[in-house]
Amino acid sequence: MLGKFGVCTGLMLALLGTNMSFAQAPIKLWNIHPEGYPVTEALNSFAAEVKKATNGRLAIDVASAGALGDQPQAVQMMKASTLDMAEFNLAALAEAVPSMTSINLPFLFADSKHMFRLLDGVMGEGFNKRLAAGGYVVLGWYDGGERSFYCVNKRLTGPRDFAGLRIRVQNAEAFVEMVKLLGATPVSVPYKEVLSAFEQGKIDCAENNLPSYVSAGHYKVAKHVFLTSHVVAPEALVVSSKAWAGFNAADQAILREAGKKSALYMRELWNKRVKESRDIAVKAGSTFEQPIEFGAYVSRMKPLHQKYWKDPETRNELVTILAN
Ligand code: GTR
Repeated sequence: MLGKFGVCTGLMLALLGTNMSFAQAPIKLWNIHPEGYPVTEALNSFAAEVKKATNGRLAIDVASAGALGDQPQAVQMMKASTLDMAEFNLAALAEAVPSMTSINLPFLFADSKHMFRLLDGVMGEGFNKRLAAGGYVVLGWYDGGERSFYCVNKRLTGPRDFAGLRIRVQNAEAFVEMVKLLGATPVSVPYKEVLSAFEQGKIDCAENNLPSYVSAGHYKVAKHVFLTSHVVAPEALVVSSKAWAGFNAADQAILREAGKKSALYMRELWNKRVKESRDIAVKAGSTFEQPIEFGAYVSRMKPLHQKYWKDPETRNELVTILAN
């Protein structure tokens, strides 16, 4: 005779027999950007793709706009296994694998095309392996764009103009050192607090790509843009190595495929968004200056670059980047 529990168990066995599976608790995916931003759109498409491929068994909950906290908090959550997936910039990845800093150095990649040519090839595979050992499995390389400086009351036109300025940076070595080498003072401020730091007069300048400059509202206060494109760097959709080990091979393949697709989608959206952002900023009165030549900036970065030349593994990567 089957009791209530027996009926349930019987039903479960019957469902397993018909190859139906059960939905699991949603997987949280951290993201700092708001709805509509290329990163967010691509992550939403990733979640939809995974849901479809697993008949709804794997649900991914994209927590956008930094709803779960800022990036350093998300890194801690990943370590504590209270978060499984995130779209991180290199500051987080370089913390796990310090040699990753090499691809965050200023004046290295000419543009995103140059960067993805290498990241989608052998060099990317090498990074993927090191990151997996450091705690992150990369599902897709996203575009972090070309970063330039912008200021409130200062029109930058040359390397000497940086002296004495307080410039907001991400809390990452390459950025802190770069700003010091330009003769300015780095001020580390979380992304979501940069606009109020400008408004409160705590910083004179910041640096970012044009989509973030507009999306985060910085263009409303910091109108003088200096198009240095000093850092061209990727971001990555990652899952913690610990969570990864919990997926079977079939699900891992689904996640990898969806991750790759989402990255290609993101890159496509990105290029459009860069143009739209510039148009918005121009309409709002932002001015854009272009450096005349880059030699003076690159030579100021020498001590930072030299530090990374010393490590043979990093040196090989830097040579590959510069030669390709
Ligand atoms: C954005 C980037 C974020 C973060 C932010 C910042 O462009 O997508 O991951 O790096 O800049 O400056 O903090």
